[in-house]
Amino acid sequence: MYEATVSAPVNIACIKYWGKRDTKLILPTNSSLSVTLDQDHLRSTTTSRVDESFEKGDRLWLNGKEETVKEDGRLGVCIKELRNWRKIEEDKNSSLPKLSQWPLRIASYNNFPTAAGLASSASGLAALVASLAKLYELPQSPSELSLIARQGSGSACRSLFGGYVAWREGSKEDGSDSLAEQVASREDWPEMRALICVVSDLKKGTSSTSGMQRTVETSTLLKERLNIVPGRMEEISKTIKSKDFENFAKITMKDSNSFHSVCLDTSPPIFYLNDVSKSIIQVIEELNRSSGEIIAAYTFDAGPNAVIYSLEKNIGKVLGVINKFFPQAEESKDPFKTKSEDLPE
Ligand code: 2P0
Repeated sequence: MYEATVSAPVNIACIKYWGKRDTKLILPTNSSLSVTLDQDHLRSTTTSRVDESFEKGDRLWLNGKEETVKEDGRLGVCIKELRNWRKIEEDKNSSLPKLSQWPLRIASYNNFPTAAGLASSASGLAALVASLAKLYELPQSPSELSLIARQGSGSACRSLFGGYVAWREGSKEDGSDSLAEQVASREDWPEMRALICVVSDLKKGTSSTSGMQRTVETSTLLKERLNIVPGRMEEISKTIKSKDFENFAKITMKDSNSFHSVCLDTSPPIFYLNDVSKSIIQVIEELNRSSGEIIAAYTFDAGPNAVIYSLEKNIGKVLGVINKFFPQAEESKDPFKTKSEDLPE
């Protein structure tokens, strides 16, 4: 039996991906940029095995529960593409064992609750692709692998890299240039911190996949957003390279607000922010105003939970105001156990 285990972290976008121009290949309507979180407690770990003696058919377990692998589904497509790449290597070198012909057994675990509203599909699909690439000893680069991870879940392509990562929308119809690449490493700006505020661990009402398609079909504001994002991608990359937190923060907050505006402009409208999320926005805006400089940036994905970016030197101050305005019950200080009813209305 051959086996490989890889873990991949969650990423949180500063410039949001929201909309597909091709739903099958998962080609986005705009480029996006994220920060990969490197904490040990926000990861998916996947083990892949092949053996000649396994019964026919690939099988997969997510957090211990078996999921069906549909051949033409997202997972099936990722497996098929990676298996094809392995087959190419086997054809080139006849001494390689024929792993591409053997059935797969894949087990994936998140070390954080899937229901916590954190991007589990990004880390999950990235870990799956990376573990198969390791099992098959593929020579492809992480950017080439991102072409496959993208077809599992768009945001997954960014979790194949650490640090600051751009997913280029690309212009080719076959998606061969819609890939992720690192803009800067974690070490290039090591003072950056991300504070995750779990406002609610309930499952979100509208899935990203269906929500973004509804936005593409019905929002006129999305067209405006698509004109603005290319400039923002350029600008935010510059702020990362020059470690300009003030402008990094301004762009991050603006883009989060722009994304939630197009959600509201969708018919029927999509509401991801709740009253606690909106209070967090106000508290951070006020913290920045009273500090006389921008020391924190909020961003929200397809749910009410906030991620606050700040530099190490200011994170204590940010935590201070968050704890003051959103006190947590002593027993729920572990954010992964926080229930929404522990927080003030
Ligand atoms: C992002 N989100 O850039 C944005 C911000 C949510 C809000 O990527 O349909 O789960 O699997 O490609 O990747 C969520 O979208 O959607 C997402 P699919 P995905 O992080």
